[in-house]
Amino acid sequence: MTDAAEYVPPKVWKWEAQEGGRFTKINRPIAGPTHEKELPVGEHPLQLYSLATPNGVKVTVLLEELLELGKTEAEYDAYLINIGEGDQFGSGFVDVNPNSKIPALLDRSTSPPTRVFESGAILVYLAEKFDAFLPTEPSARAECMSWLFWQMGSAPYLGGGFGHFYAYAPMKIEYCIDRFAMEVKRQLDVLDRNLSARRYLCGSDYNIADIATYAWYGGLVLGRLYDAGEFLDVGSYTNVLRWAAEIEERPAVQRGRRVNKVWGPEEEQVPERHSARDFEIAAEEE
Ligand SMILES: N[C@@H](CCC(=O)N[C@@H](CS)C(=O)NCC(=O)O)C(=O)O
Repeated sequence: MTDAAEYVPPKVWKWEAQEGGRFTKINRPIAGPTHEKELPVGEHPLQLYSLATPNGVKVTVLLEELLELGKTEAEYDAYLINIGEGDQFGSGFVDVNPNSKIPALLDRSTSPPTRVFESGAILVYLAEKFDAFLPTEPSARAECMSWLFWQMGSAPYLGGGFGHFYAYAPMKIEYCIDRFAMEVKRQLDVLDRNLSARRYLCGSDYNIADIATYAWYGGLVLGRLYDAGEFLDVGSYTNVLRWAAEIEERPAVQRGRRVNKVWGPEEEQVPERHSARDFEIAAEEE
């Protein structure tokens, strides 16, 4: 292994401006709001405050799938939270998610309104509310929850570990890239083995575990995350590729991926979503 500059940790860590990392301007070692800012509220019962990162896309894909099923009460207003600008530290957002991370949901159809944060909790909340994409039979439900929690526990190694050190850190540190590349490849193998005998993660039915996992690992094998497809040899996980490609074809998935998106081709971007018409407007404007 190549030599890394030697760093001796001080007795007590201190918050000093770190230079160069992609998120150093917004990262802080303390929680809570940095400024007063009310959140906008639209006309629908469900208010989503988010951004089209993999964690954000999980929720917009599920909402679009629910609408596709004809669940009209799943109509929603999706507002953009620009995490690069620090919107997640506004007082209104922190009231909905004290953890200051997208996605966050406010259900105004209940009295008082119900706040839900953590993408996995939002998926379960919506699936239960609309009785879809989450099996009710106890064994099938346990399998779905197992894969959903697997995703929630595993993705930080992919994003915060591998993605951070491979793509965002200001220097390439071989030890860190090795450690997280090893773990991410192991995770891809877990998925690949499971999908060798199953069409979807839990068997023949598509559910919230697939939605959550597709958003991260589907994006990775389809070459959208961290420009790391070749490095991780994603083409060798053929079952994951087949599963991701099938999910990607779903119209609700294609719509959900565009909501709160402010990068990539202009015609794909739908920074705010208030009705189905917003998808057409974005395409027409091009
Ligand atoms: N476990 C959380 C993670 C959410 C998360 O990490 N969101 C990121 C974007 S993908 C974020 O808001 N980052 C802003 C920040 O860390 O300040 C979930 O699944 O909802």
